[in-house]
Amino acid sequence: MAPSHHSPARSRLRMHPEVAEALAAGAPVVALESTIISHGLPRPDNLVIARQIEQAVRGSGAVPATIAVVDGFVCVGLDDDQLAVVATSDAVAKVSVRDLGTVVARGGHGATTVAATSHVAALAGITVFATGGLGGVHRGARDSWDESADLTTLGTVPVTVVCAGVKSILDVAATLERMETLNIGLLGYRTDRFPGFYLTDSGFGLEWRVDSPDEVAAVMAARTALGLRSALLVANPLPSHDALDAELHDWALTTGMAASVEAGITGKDVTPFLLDWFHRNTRGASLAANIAIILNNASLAGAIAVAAARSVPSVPSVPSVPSVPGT
Ligand code: PSU
Ligand code: MN
Repeated sequence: MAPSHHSPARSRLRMHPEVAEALAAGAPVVALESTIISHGLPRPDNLVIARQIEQAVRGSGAVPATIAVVDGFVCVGLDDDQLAVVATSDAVAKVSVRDLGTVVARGGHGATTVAATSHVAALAGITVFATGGLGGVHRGARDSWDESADLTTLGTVPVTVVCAGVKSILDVAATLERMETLNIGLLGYRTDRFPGFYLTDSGFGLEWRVDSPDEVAAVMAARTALGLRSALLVANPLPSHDALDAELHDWALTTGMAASVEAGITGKDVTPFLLDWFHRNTRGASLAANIAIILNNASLAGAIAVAAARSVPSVPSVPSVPSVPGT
């Protein structure tokens, strides 16, 4: 139970023994976020789904590490009681990177977003992470300035994130441009099209395609060897037979955005509001798609972690990257 690290920053981390052992042995581990459990999926299904996500990672031969703040400790790997707190307690805040310190200092509970989960995963030494869809630039961002901290964080955290693209409620074109600016690596998994979360294809193409977990592991090893500190996204599309009907999707989005304006929803509440709108207004279709997305991504992330753990880096790693003169 005792954390294997003793630096002050890490004393707020509680590593689950199974996760700590796997990391110490160089065995494959996959980080999982918790906001999708607390704020992205309806109760009571969310607790059942949270367990299924962990099972999907195990099914691929890796150890799941769901990340959340419980009683002021940043837990890396949750036991079933902790998972139940995240899924059912009303005292669980949606925690992005900027909220982490406050929730920890107050001894509270928090469910970590993609941004916060990535930060903690990297701190714990976990290199592969699975989620559903990333946050990004919201439609109307030119006026609202609403851009998820997922993007800026992934620009500086060296983690490989398996996702079904970005949430389809976003301005996908603007989000792709921001990813390029932020040096976020982007690979299509068995596709040349950027996935659209609930939809198989967002309507945008991709520059780089990979077809196996080994190929992803090779890119990861090369990035590490080159001292790159930004995230690598592996965009894994939902098979078209699991995708939401495009017309139903567009109808739910149009009505949901109007309802969010009507209700005065802003800031961090926008994404949970829209996801909930979809779940309540598509007769379960968006929920089924969301579950398929996260389970697919968890199992692919497990396979990538397995490939990364057994791959001997083919590129010799440099001990440190020389800094640019004058900085
Ligand atoms: N993907 C899902 N469901 C979710 C989310 C992602 O399938 O609930 C969450 C993630 O935690 C992501 C967050 O980081 O939504 C983005 O919120 P915002 O747009 O407020 O940054
Ligand atoms: Mn936002």
